[in-house]
Amino acid sequence: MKLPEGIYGITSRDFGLTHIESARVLLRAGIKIIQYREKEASTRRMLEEAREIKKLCMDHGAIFIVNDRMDIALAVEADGIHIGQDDMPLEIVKRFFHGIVGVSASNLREAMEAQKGGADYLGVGSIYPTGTKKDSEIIGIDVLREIARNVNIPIYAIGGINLDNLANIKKLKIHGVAVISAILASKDPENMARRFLEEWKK
Ligand code: TZP
Ligand code: MG
Repeated sequence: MKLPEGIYGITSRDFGLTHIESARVLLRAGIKIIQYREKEASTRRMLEEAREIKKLCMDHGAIFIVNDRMDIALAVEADGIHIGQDDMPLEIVKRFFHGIVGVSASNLREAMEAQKGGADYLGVGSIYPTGTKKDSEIIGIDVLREIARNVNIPIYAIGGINLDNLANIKKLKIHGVAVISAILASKDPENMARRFLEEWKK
């Protein structure tokens, strides 16, 4: 399954929409890869939401990724799972999950290790300060550039990305950017998602 270039959408319930509503908005705008990212709900609830978002993704020909939770990804037969450095290790995930596996990296060592371990793509960040993930280290564009020069799997940059800094990131010729608040906290998220897609194509 080919990973789409450009905008990687992530659902959130921090900005007024539900996960399902955010997925709908992102898909309607034309985003072709969606991650369900929920850290606190019950497993049952996550299962139900993931199932629903997977359906929506299928209807829109988009890839569906589950964040953190291999059990949920397996249960709903998601296209992919995204794991961070404190989640289930890549080696174990790959033993059980046979779809797309994305890994978060915030330095070159983590990026190289993930590539060597068979990750299909990297989420690299946080590039800029963000209120969305409070514990996230800010690595800046230089570390992103260093990683981009040294790995050959697709990279999605993440963290504090907005329409003003998107052009800087595009210059690095990476695969795409993952965006939460700049889209979902805007007044018209669907329109904002469209603007991101357009800016990426320019
Ligand atoms: N991982 C690194 S930064 C981040 C995640 C999940 C949050 C990105 O959210 P935003 O609102 O696009 O800065
Ligand atoms: Mg995680």
